[in-house]
Amino acid sequence: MSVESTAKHPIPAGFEDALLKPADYSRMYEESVSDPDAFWGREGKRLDWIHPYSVVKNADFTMGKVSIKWFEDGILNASVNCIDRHLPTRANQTAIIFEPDDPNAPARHITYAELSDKVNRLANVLLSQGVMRGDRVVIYMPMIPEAAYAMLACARIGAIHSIVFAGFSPDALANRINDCGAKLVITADTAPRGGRRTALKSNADAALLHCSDRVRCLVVKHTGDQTTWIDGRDVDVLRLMDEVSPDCPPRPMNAEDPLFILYTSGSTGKPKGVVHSTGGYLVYAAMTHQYVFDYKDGDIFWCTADVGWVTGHSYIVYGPLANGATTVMFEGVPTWPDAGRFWAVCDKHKVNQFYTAPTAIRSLMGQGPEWVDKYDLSSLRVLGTVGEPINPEAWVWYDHHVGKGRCPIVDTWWQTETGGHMITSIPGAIETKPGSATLPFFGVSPEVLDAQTGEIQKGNGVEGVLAIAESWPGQMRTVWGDHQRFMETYFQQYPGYYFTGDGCRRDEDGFYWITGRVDDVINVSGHRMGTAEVESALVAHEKVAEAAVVGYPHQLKGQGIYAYVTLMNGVEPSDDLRKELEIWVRTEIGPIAKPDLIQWAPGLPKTRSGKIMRRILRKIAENDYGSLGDISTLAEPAVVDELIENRMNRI
Ligand code: 6R9
Repeated sequence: MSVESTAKHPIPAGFEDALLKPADYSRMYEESVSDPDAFWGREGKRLDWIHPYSVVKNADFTMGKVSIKWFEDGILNASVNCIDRHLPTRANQTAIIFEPDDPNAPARHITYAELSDKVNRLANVLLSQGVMRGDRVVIYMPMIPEAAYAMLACARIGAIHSIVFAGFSPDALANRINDCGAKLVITADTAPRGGRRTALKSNADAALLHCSDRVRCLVVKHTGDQTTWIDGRDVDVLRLMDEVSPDCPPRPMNAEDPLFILYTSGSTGKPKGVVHSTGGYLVYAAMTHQYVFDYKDGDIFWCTADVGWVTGHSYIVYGPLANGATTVMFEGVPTWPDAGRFWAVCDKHKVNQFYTAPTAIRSLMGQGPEWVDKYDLSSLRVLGTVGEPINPEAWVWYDHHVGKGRCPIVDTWWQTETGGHMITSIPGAIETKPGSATLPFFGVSPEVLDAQTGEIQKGNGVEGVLAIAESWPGQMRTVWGDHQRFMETYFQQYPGYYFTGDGCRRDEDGFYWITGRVDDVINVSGHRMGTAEVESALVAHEKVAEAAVVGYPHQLKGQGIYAYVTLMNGVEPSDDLRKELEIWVRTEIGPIAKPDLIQWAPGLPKTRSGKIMRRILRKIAENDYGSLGDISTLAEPAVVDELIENRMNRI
């Protein structure tokens, strides 16, 4: 059966009263692309503006003068939209349900009134530490409510937050602190996850050795574990929050003022600081959250991502809270204390919308359906996936065992750069096909381009690379401190388009199938990583002369990391050295970057100009060495035979 011929799954019964029906989708999509000013002019009103906007869209994708602005003369504050405006009607409604790592510890229900109190206090603490409008604040936190307070406190005073995933190493943290010139880091003592603890504060201590002496460190004493303490630099933030006023006037911000920076991996060099705006981003996060999850007042929404990734920004914090929702924050992992944890939490909190990654579904699928069947999942109404293509087997398992065939699955394709969902199903409005992200969201104009010529592939049943022809409000605005890099990365290769870096197929029904990255970015368990980052970590080791890293298909992670390593002259390969390199990469970048397979490579296949032929390395890593294509341009074709002979992946 070819993928194109996959039959559509009809919209399940019970979605007749969904927010959007099929006819609404067609009508609204049509207007959103033919008259974006009218469409988004109306949608922008879902936020409260201090001064309304008069201009809606102002965007130019022309290489050399790329400029993206939405609602540019509007004034608003993101924290007001996520908190204050809900207080008259929702003060006692739960804003955040915090489910701790330890299943026996009590969950916390934080009301909008309490959220307001905490965010105002934390904002006052930031002010007292000298943080001003436009200053950068790095957040390096576990999945605890204080992470959300920190984001919103920054937004309240107009500071720009940059969250660094708590699984990243001190080096990665230091690089990000330095790149954005942060004035302050907010962290916690330790982070419990899956019964183990990560020493966040001591990681921050190690990072700060490489940063300016002026960077302060605000510490949330979460577990009470002992940490080192540097008087004058380290601040007990919870204690200070008790001392300051619970009232901090929100700073009026321009719609185009940055709300946050989030670093993400690209195909080359160091991670890019993706900059998102206040107005356009928030409109887009709120709107996609409402429509794509069919979110209705009173629903309990759970996105299992970490706030360190864009998914956590848009669908744990900003989207849900802008909509006055109840959002679940989960500190733990899907498989601890057992493989039933996700479903236990869904049952316990009567979750209505559940949003997770294919890698989690695959790993739980492997544990058997009995873990799901133990729990009452009748509250679930909509299921979502994000992060990588979902294989049809996992989709069908999710649909059958978790959704019991009653819950539409929204497979949401989007990126850190896009701010919110771009190609996705909508419950009640769009039918689904297992493995397809289906159709574009409002205002999104996807085009399939020929990878070589850049020509538009018109009609259905076409394949190529995915580009977007028009701006949408959630689009990133620039790379922090490097607008040139922004233009070169996204607008140079296919002039006039935003280039996504993904390959894609549009099937006979006009449905989109994302086929994965076409650049040197790999996707490990839904986490983006540049192969260049792992390579530069490896070559930083004294025994490594050269390294080339590629992705290969991995049953659970989607893609695994395959590293070809050439050792320095005279260094003998050994299993101990392999272990040492694995630990080295973990320390340099973080646990998610640890190579799954390391192959010793006396030589790497290179062109005569010295360029590593990754295409060949990818094939060997995929155990598909029969079809290497033309290798005649190689400087030394013989190295290929050696690599094939000693390949590590023989499945
Ligand atoms: C939100 C997020 C973006 C890359 C993207 C693509 C892959 C994300 C997907 C998907 C197929 C989906 N991706 N969602 N591929 N189907 N539903 O994941 O952002 O970390 O920046 O990654 O992830 O390759 O280009 P980010």
